[in-house]
Amino acid sequence: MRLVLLGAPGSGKGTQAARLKTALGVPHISTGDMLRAAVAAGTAMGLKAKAVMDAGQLVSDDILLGMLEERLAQADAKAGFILDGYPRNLAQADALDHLLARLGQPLDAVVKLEVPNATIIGRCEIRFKAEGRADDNPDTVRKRLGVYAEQTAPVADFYASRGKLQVVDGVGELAEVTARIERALQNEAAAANG
Ligand code: B4P
Repeated sequence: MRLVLLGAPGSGKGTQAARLKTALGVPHISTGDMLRAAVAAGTAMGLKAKAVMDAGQLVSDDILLGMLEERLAQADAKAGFILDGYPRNLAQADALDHLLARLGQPLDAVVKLEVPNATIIGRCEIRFKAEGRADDNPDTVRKRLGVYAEQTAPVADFYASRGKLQVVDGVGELAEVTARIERALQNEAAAANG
């Protein structure tokens, strides 16, 4: 299964990917987690990325594509993946298309989690208090929601125009949202088979 999870910051992509990976038997690949690992390791790229992330903006497409290519070349990704946080703009969607075509591994499904902005701001505020992630403070979350509306929302239209997009309500208990995603994936598989 090669799945892209789309959704605004705080819509639950990372949370749901972590729940789905065992059932689907594929790794969870989060570009946000990879960037935070680079920040924690203090690499030159990590230092550059930190300032951009703390400001609620997107890290450069070149850095992200290089990172993703390296990750998809690893053995565990041969069986598939859950991609969380990528693509975040149309240039990244296009780059992913080319990369997967080159690898002969087209996407099976794209699921978008839909959550109202007010709920997202509340969730990120809770995480900000618990974990202190700089980009979760309410002002930065509002900025990130602006970047999402401007740059990432068109990515959903890109996949919808190819008949690939499944939209799922991301509000509710974690298990409830997981079950909705699993149903959407079953619908996608049934449509693909017949
Ligand atoms: P990400 O790490 O992708 O951060 P995120 O959008 O906040 O999602 P995350 O997965 O962490 O949170 P989730 O929604 O699961 O990106 C961080 C930054 O990295 C970006 O702003 C950008 O700068 C950079 N970046 C990443 N990818 C990039 C790319 N491709 N190109 C350029 N830059 C990139 O959960 C949020 C909170 O909600 C959690 O606390 C969770 O517990 C809670 N929650 C989840 N589901 C819930 C539910 N059903 N009910 C209640 N709470 C819930």
